[in-house]
Amino acid sequence: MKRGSKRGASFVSIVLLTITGSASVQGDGLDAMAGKALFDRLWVPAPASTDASDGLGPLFNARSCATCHAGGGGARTIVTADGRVDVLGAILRFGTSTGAHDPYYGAQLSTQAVPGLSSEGSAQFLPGMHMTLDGPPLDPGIKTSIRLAPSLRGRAAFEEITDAEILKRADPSDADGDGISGRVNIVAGRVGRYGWKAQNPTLDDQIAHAFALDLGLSSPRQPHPHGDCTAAQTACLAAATGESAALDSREVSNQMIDLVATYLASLAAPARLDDGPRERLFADTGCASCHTPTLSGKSGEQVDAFTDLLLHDMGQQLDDGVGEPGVASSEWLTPSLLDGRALSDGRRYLHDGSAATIADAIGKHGGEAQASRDAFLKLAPNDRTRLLEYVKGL
Ligand code: HEC
Ligand code: HEC
Ligand SMILES: [Ca+2]
Ligand SMILES: [Ca+2]
Repeated sequence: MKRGSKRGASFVSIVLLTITGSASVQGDGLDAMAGKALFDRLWVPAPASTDASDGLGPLFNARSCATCHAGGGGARTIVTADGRVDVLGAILRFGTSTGAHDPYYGAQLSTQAVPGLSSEGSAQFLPGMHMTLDGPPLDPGIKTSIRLAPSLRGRAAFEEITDAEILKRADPSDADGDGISGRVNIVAGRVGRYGWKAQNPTLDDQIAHAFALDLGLSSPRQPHPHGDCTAAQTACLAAATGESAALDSREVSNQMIDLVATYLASLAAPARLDDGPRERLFADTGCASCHTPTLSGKSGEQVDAFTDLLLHDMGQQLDDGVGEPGVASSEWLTPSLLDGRALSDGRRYLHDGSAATIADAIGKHGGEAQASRDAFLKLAPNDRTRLLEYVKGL
């Protein structure tokens, strides 16, 4: 199925819906609904009577996308069954500084497994990270990286931002001497723009990765029906898969990925309040140098971003020792600040959720963001409050 035109059309129908408030659901509106159903679907292990919803695992982290991205949002705190407060929507990645994975556990701690197979262990994130492994210890040199699920609102529109628009802000050797460099992660010839390490250039890549790694479902882009099972996990590799000829010979077809992308495109960023003075304060404090409010899209339109889609060295405090090929362990893609408002309840901040408030998150900015953090700490108390309210309102 051809996609480019389709995504465009779906934007149109959503815009119409917003403007008229009464557009009947049809065409791409239906696709977005079908995509939402796939996003919310509770997948089941193979074999099952319904080919189109089996293939979960054998190892996995959740049975649906919505478990970690409820309502299209991101990770949040919940009260667990045993009465603790913990983060739902966080995962543990395993890797070296150059991005090699653990030879036994693979890329990620898979906390669930299909019946008959044991999971790789469990993790809790609050009050601090505590991991229990059901298997051998991690390979020497393998570190753990906590990753929180970001909100997905307004994120599909980042695909409309051109590579040139992102590249023109990159300043890898800090030629202008402002202390901020900013690099792109080039993945298969394209500028990476999704994931904390900018590891996925397109929404389709990111969705296919999520299906494979988090749910254990293969697709033409990620033809791994056993998900994150490694060669050392023989029982996992021997488990049944749910691939079927009707689904491009995989567990999830290209069309299904496409429908999920159409759903994500329907999750618009919240409307922005027009607040010139606070936006200027945000810029004067240096925040807008990385959390750039808007970026230009393919047809010159302004896309709400609050990110420059660049990687920045954020200093030692945010360096967890796990890199990706071409991305250092201290480098993170500037996260978009859109959606603070919708998620202020139970929200945690930073890639590892180590900040409970926006002020805590700013306090941990080091490296390239050190000067901006210092400027924030020097603000008069009422300006500091205004700045925090502005960020919270995005
Ligand atoms: C177990 C929790 C979990 C599940 C289930 C999950 N995600 Fe995620 N999602 C994450 C985490 C964690 C990240 C950040 C990963 C990283 O950057 O390394 C993420 C990142 C993303 C992003 C990139 C957002 C951005 O702005 O960079 C998209 C898009 C996404 N997920 C979509 C999906 C879809 C679609 C599904 C279902 C197929 C899904 N996710 C299932 C936890 C989850
Ligand atoms: C040099 C670039 C840079 C500057 C300047 C900067 N940030 Fe950030 N910001 C980042 C990066 C990169 C992260 C992600 C770091 C991580 O999670 O380890 C981040 C994370 C955040 C977060 C947490 C977002 C989330 O989803 O968890 C908030 C809130 C934030 N910044 C606000 C600000 C504010 C307010 C300012 C100005 C005082 C500022 N930042 C200045 C790059 C920057
Ligand atoms: Ca599978
Ligand atoms: Ca694993």
